[in-house]
Amino acid sequence: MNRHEALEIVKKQLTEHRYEHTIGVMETAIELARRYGEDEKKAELAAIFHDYAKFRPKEEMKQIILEQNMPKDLLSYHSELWHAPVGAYLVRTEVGIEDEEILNAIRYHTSGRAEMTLLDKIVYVADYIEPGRIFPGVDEVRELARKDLDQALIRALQNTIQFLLKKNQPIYPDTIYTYNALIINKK
Ligand code: DGI
Ligand code: FE
Ligand code: FE
Ligand code: FE
Repeated sequence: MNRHEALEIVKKQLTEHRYEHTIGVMETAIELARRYGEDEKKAELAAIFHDYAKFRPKEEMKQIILEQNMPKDLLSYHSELWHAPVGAYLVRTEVGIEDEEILNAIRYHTSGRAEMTLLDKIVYVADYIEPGRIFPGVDEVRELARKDLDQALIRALQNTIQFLLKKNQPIYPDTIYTYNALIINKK
């Protein structure tokens, strides 16, 4: 599937704002793939489809999580987390993408996971730093991403965890596992 076909498909699923975010993630993911030696076409497709399920009704997402035996604990946490695993499922069943590396990058783009692949990291960081993002701390992560992808990821996770703590929100275990794995493996 080429970029044009993929964008045509995803555009129908998204608002204009979210489509522009998706273009930003795509461009950023391709840059990161070039810098860190990942397959640029995989990074492009994973980025294009990463938010495919963002606007599905909560009830539909909940049903898919239960029927497809996804981790049930997701349902106890913020519904913002659901579109990532549900997106991976729908991108396979509705769009026909079977590449597990791409599907995993979509599946883990919000929570992260303990053993992130290079492609997972690229999509996670691209989602965080694409040019349309304006939250506090994003420029620092942009800078870090030029030199050290893991450092960028660590800072993005720290910011996200802090943001959730301040709002009295629970933190999904995978997010903590992702952070711990990166800190422990840091040389
Ligand atoms: O879909 P996007 O808005 O582009 O970005 P995303 O898929 O990374 O969603 C991030 C949002 O999810 C962020 O505003 C915080 C929220 N969130 C809620 N609970 C958790 C969480 N993010 C993480 N990483 N872990 C959580 O437990
Ligand atoms: Fe997302
Ligand atoms: Fe994210
Ligand atoms: Fe996104």
